[in-house]
Amino acid sequence: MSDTRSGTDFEAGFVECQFDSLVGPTHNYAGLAFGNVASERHRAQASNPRLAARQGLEKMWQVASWGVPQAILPPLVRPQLGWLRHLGFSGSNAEVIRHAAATDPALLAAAYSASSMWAANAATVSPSPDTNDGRLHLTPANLASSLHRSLESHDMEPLLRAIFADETNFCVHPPLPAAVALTDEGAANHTRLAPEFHLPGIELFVFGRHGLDSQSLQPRRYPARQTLQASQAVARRHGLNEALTCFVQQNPAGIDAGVFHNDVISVGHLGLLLVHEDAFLDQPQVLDRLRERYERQYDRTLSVAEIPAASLSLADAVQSYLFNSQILTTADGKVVLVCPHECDNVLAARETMDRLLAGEFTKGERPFDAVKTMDLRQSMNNGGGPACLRLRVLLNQKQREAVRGRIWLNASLYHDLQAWIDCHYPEQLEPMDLADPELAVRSWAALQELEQIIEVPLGNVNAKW
Ligand code: SUG
Repeated sequence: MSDTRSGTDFEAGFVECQFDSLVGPTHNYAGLAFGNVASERHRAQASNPRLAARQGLEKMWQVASWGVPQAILPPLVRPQLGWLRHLGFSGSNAEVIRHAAATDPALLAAAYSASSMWAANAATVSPSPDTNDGRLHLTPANLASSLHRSLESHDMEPLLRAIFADETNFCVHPPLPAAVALTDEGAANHTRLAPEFHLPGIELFVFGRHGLDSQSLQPRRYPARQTLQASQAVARRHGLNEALTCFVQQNPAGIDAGVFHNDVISVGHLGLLLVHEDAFLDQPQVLDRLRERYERQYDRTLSVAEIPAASLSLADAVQSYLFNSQILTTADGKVVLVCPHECDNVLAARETMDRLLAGEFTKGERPFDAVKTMDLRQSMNNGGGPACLRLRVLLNQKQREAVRGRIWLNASLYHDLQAWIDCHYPEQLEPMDLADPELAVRSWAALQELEQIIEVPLGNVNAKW
């Protein structure tokens, strides 16, 4: 059986916990993410924030039901009025919103964006077995490649500091400077490979461009969001073992086909790497190097499920989000692949899934015990699948207990959150609704109540930028 089935980590106390962001009450389709084809395609359509939040919560509840520790991250307070004031809009809150709506609706949409829902972009996380001081390290992503996402780190850093406040166990770094050469998108471009969770892992950083060499290979159509220099800086800060750290360039053709993050084209879990043939530049050499390093470190074979473009084209990979699945080891040692519903609707993805399950890409060894497809359409319409919605945080028992706030999902929190969503979330939002200050008032009231439910400070809604 493959390495991915090890259940011994549950006994050793190290478990990969899933931190999903709750979708915020202002979830909308503003078409803000250039290079993300789903976001562009759904621009200006009506969204349903209530359904979006319920879909995300159902996924979390499903994961928790498998005995995988599941925590929630709250939405960030939106609209970010402090930011609009920083850009020169003034007066009462209502005046700021109306003035921004009349002047530049895209700026207002950025201030309203619920994009922190994609927790895979919240931070890069290096767990304690990998770091030289034995603490878990987190670097909130600066997300400086797009305006609406660049607002997140300002609020994400204090949020992560509140949750991971225990400095004996955790170290939260500031985001990297928001410079063109240092754009960082967090865990969406990072994965970890090790046969068992408690062993020092191979941390694989995938970058889209060299930040300091404009002559180097780059995509032509869409932006490469992660630079090599950003990835290297994160690895240095986290105190990683150089021999176990890899930096690999994403295939520029993939980015131009809509693969704006590496997690749209590959995913790793324990000793398994599920990857499309066109994920990396010089892929055969990259995979050889990875296999060799893995074998040298652990004396075991890395299981690589490499899906040929002839089975699943890049376009179908982007359409189905098959690689944006979550791979989870349940409490009873089963390995489950959690895919978006869209995988059922793209024929090539369905066929690939069947072949994967049968072990066709892994020398006959079945990499998964089960596949579960989930309806995440509201998030998918903005380019966010199951893996985008979660941040993986590998914690032992002591570290789990050190996490602050009532954020571990259990039946009581699940029901409280359901009621809270139903009470506060609109069922429809269109771009023009953002101009109505009443939406801001409702959203802030919702978040103030959430603060009481989860016992995590969410910051002053009128805080200066
Ligand atoms: O950055 N979409 C996000 C989706 C992020 C998905 N995350 C991962 N792959 N890990 C993005 O492109 C759309 C917002 C809008 O258009 O309103 C957006 O930001």
